[in-house]
Amino acid sequence: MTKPILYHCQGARSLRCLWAAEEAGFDLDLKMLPFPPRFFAPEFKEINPLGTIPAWIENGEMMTESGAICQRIAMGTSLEVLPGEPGYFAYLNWLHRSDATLTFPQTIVLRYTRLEPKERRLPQAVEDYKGFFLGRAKSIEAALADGREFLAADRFTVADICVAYALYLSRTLKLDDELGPLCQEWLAKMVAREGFMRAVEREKEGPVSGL
Ligand SMILES: N[C@@H](CCC(=O)N[C@@H](CS)C(=O)NCC(=O)O)C(=O)O
Repeated sequence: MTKPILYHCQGARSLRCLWAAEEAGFDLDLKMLPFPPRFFAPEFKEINPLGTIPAWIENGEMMTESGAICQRIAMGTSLEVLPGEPGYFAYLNWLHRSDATLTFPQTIVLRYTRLEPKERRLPQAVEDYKGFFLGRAKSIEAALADGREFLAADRFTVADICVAYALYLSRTLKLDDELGPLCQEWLAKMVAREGFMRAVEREKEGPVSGL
């Protein structure tokens, strides 16, 4: 059986999937692309018509949501929480919150501080969405209170990976200084994991041409 393929750009949301694969010992075929593929690898749209990464191809089926791909990678490992286990609903909620609620506002900040040409930058949008992100990140601070080390089921799961990526992105955007102390401490522990460090080493393999 052929290995699943992960299309990834350095530092992007697809890092969640690469990190999850490293933690799970999941063998995949990594294809690095330049960012954004829409401009620098337009042929990628023939694979993923959305033009977004990650894209994950397995047995002829494609997935394009980083949280869903992490959920798939976790299957059958301690990184997943099963229905019926305590913490299952928190697990599902954090998995979805990680992108929809915690990453999304940061992408507005990223776009209007760095990606758009100077004349299209929008300081008001940056300020507003930075505020959204920092307000929403308080939910992580609350979840880590009372000495809790993980977000769900009292163990390290892909929910931690997905949420920690959102905080890792906040470092890139220099928003992390304004996070609460528990978030900062937790992020430092998450990125010190060997699985994370292997993933960031591996993503330096790209970018590649030829899909
Ligand atoms: N909800 C999706 C979002 C995917 C997404 O928007 N990816 C960004 C990268 S961080 C992308 O490919 N942006 C490039 C573009 O839209 O051209 C996920 O969690 O994977």
